[in-house]
Amino acid sequence: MLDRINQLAEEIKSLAASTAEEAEQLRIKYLSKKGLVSQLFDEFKTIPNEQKREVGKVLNVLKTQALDKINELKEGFASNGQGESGADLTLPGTSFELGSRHPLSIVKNEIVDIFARLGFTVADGPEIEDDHHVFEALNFPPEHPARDMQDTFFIATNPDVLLRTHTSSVQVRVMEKQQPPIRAIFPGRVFRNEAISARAHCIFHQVEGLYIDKNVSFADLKQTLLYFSKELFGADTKIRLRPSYFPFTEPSAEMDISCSLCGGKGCNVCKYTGWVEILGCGMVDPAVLEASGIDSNEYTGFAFGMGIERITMLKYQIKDIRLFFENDKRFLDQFKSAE
Ligand code: 2U9
Repeated sequence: MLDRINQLAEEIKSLAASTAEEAEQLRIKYLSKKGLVSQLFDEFKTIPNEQKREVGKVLNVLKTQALDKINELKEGFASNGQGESGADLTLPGTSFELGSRHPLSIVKNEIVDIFARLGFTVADGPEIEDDHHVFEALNFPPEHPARDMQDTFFIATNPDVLLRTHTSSVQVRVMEKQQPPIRAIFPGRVFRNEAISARAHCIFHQVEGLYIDKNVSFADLKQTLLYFSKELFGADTKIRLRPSYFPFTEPSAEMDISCSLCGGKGCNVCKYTGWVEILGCGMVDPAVLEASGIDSNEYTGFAFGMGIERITMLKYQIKDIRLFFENDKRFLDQFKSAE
């Protein structure tokens, strides 16, 4: 037996491996439960007692030599950058991609931040609404076309359960609960029964704003919107107001900004007019204040509303509104550094 132990010791001394996997195979061959060294230990139990002292000593030395040799081989690979499985640990790890904010969220957050600097808080409310908060309290006459199934999504057959067509319903809820001063903006998703095209979608997002206090004037509205436009589109931005009509404001206006692309010189974005419409606004109609329990002799207010898709399309020159809702990664990845 001593001969075979010495023979195995010589064999182990000259072991070599070129990968961590090969070193592991050698460990299994010599040191696992059924390995060659373990087999000698089994055989050791059967030899005469008077030989056990001498053979046992040599056998233990063999086992230590085998362990040292295999460890030495494995360590060689670890310091070569190879782990136990043979993987090269010096290679860069597998990177996982971080997502990015949706362009509509980026622009909405920017709008919220600008108005926050003017003291506006943020409020939200339900997307499923009733006729009172979406139309009645906002001065829509009973036969107004917006109340038609052609324009508004009704839930089931109940004409009093519908998807809000604007976030103005949230303003009504705030006014019903709280007396002025009220100074808040209302970002949210709205729904209109419209044919989907490059310019229109049946779901879109708005930010509306409301400021009600004593002596709030049209000049306050104009100055607030000028500050907002300069912050969002750049310090050189000019605004102009054109008369318009909404059931909930009187007087009402639509606001254009000087074209942020050509600076007013004329291009295909502004259709060579130098101006682009970005929002609607006006003084809150006294009837709207009264409908929600606010004394129109004591208080006045201004309001405005804008579509976030429209502003985002203008800011980033996006030509098709449907891109916002398709979640195409090639589109979304372009906004990774936009925040
Ligand atoms: C209350 C009183 C007044 C909100 C307003 C507009 C003008 C407006 C449109 C812009 C593009 C909607 O997204 S859009 O289609 N909005 O033109 N919105 S004034 O006026 C209010 C709201 C609530 C109680």
